[in-house]
Amino acid sequence: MYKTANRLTLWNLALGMVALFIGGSMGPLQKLEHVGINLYSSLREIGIASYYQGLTIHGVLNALVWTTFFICGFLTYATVNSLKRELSMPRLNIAAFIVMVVGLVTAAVPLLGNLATVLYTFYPPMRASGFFYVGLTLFVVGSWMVGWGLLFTYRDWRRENKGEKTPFVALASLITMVMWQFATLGVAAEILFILIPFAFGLTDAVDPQVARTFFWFFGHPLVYFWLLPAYLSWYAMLPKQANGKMFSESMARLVFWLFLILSIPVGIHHQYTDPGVPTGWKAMHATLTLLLFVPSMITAFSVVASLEIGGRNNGGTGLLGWIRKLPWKDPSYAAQNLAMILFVFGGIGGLTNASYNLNVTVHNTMWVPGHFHLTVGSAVTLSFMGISYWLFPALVGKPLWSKTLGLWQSWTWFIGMILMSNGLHILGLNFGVPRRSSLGVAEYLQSDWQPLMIEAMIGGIILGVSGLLYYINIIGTAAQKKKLEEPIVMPVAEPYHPEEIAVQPAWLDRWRPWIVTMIALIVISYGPVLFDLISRYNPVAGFKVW
Ligand code: HAS
Ligand code: CU
Repeated sequence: MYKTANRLTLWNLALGMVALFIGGSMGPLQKLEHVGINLYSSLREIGIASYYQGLTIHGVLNALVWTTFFICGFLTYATVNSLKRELSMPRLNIAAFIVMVVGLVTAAVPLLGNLATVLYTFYPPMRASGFFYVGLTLFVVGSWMVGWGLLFTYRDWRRENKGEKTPFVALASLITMVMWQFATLGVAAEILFILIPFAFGLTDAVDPQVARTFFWFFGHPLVYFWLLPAYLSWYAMLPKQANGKMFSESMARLVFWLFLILSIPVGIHHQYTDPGVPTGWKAMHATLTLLLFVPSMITAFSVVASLEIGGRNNGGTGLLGWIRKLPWKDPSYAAQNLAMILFVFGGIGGLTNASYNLNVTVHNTMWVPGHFHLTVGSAVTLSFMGISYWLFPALVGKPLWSKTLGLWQSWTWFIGMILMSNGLHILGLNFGVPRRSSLGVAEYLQSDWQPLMIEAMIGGIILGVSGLLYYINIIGTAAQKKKLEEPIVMPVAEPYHPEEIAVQPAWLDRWRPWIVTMIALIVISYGPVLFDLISRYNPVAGFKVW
């Protein structure tokens, strides 16, 4: 069934996994460097010149490449299986994949050649090789094309199914892709108008403030582009895996629409300490960020309710007895539930970051990597691993090689992440330890940082081991001779109250009001501030710091 979509999904997953393998393997090295064990010097022979090059590879490959490939694959699979319709324009989706690969290779060459050691946020006036930016552009354009392919498929489904409600899984996938199309306009503007002319010598100076503002226009919704596919799985798939139902289908739809309108106009919460952005705009973005907290709180309550239905169906009783009856022995389930638990703490940290006055204490400290390893490193990556425990077998037609190994992997990730993020959070909050610094040789290093650095390092090593277990299982799955007895179908939970579908308000399945609101919010929250910054364009010379 759906041969092209399946193949594309498999290829996207495979490339994402390769990226995560290379990017992820830098992680433990960073943690070791912080306790004074510098393995980078021995890595010179394989071309890793410094801590900073390693950190750039880590950020770009994990945060940008692994996530984007996985999401493009997963959402293609989800849309096609939810609409029960093969891709309308298979060639467009195949071309999209090729463009992404060409972009990846174009960016990877300078990255590995130490010509683009600018970290994953590539803030100017640091100047990377122009090919790094060209590669990233192609990569993003490829991901746009994936979205177009899905939207054309939806258009054709709509024509054939007039008056029918869009199935939730397809709707959630498409909203995520549409949000991405708008979000990436920020980074497209930054790269095309500012960074590429600058990198190729057409201009010799650049305004870092304007560039950063365009970057975070994209950078914040980027984190929801990562999160929403995990939410899609938690809402619709995980309850099915737990023998539950969707507690409220309408609420799930509303949450995705809220993310569409609120993901972009909050980016300045990454720039509270930037001197060039007027305070009023920071306050406005802070307020909208707190509003954006609402759909995640709705998610916490309604997903847990959906799982509770499953736990009770499995015979669980009492206030909390149902938790033990959840399918903890299924690695796909366990990984995602553990990811959710870590996300509770990631979310609390996010709320702290978003509070304008508290942000000053934690900004640019180790607290921030502590926060984002619980979010993108756990809520997202551990969920994606969990999804891959059913999706990868479904695609290769072979059962998961070892459930036990999958469970070990999920729990070691959970424990490693608790240790690492606990250490990082305290280091940042209590001691103001800077993030993104090669600390092994720092003269200001203090002895009372050490116990927490060691805790974080142990966490990092456990995570490295967990990563290896993951790859052993994936390779074992692909390499074995055993075949699936029955094909795996995409798990989709039924609504708990089927009658709610009939009375669902029409605006929960209409694009126009939401798109109009989204554009209006973007114009209000970014129009004046960008106009102001651009009219005061203040370029400074670029440099190479590595
Ligand atoms: Fe963040 C910085 C604010 C969520 C990623 N964030 C970052 C950076 C990254 C990142 C990568 O306001 C660093 C960027 C850089 O390099 O500089 N973040 C937030 C807020 C949220 C948030 C308000 N972040 C995320 C997610 C990410 C992510 C999601 C990736 C996927 N973040 C910030 C701010 C900064 C920031 C500032 C700038 C800091 C600075 O100064 O540089 C919210 O969306 C969080 C809402 C989440 C919740 C949790 C809901 C919980 C759920 C699970 C329920 C499960 C249960 C368990 C109860 C409210 C849904 C059930 C158990 C059973 C047994 C059944
Ligand atoms: Cu953000």
